[in-house]
Amino acid sequence: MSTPIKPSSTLTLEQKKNITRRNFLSFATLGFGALSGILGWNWVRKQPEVDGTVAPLRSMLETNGFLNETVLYSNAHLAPEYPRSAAAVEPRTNGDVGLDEDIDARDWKLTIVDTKIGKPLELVLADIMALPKTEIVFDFKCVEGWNEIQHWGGVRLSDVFRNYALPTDFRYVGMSTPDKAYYVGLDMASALHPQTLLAFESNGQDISFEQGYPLRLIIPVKYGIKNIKRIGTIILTNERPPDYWAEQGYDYHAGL
Ligand SMILES: Nc1nc2c(c(=O)[nH]1)N[C@H]1C(S)=C(S)[C@@H](COP(=O)(O)O)O[C@H]1N2
Ligand SMILES: [Mo]
Repeated sequence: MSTPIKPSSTLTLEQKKNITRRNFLSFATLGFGALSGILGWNWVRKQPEVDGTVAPLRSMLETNGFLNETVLYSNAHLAPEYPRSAAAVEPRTNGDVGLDEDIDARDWKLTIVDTKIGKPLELVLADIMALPKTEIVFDFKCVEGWNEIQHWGGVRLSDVFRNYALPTDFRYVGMSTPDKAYYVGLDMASALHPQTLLAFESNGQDISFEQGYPLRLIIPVKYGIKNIKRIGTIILTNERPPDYWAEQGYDYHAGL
């Protein structure tokens, strides 16, 4: 029992305004894209390429990145939450990169690297479980086109930062599996978002190997691809961390 449950129908006015603002920004971006398509697709097509995308489109993508880091993912935007009764009893699992072998929590640790001081912080599962537990029921969305209301429990990543006095003035937070096979990059505002959890429970039980035992990320302001399972290392950095699915062409921010 911790987070108050708030059905989507009883969102506060502030939350509704935030959602409206986010939709407006999405449509504004779409509208701009459509307009530039109508007016100048031929011109756009003939421009030089940057990182595999013609320069004007690349700069539009960069502008979206800028919006993502500054406006859209400020802590003010909350994903809608649902009553526990709405959560899937057997949550769907997807993606097993970096989860090759089963793992014993006693052989696992979380390494947190502050790239300014170099000396990593090492935490065991009990250290994380000692922080205040937070639960969330939200609509988990995969870019492949499915979504499901799920109930997760863990600790706020922002509480880990606060408790261990980790610096929040880095631009990015990178996370990878212990074998480094799966990795994600997050902007700091999303990492510190109040709904972003290091999760060790699903429906009140330990998470399964398929769900990323012993510790995975739950980040409701992002698509499933950013919700890395079985976190081994967290790095605080000003350089954009590598990202498994961004390397396959997906939007780096994968924001909702
Ligand atoms: N380590 C790891 N984390 C991962 C993935 C993966 O393949 N490996 N897949 C991602 C994708 S695409 C999704 S949709 C979610 C799925 O989480 P679930 O298995 O709990 O549904 O995990 C994400 N995290
Ligand atoms: Mo996904």
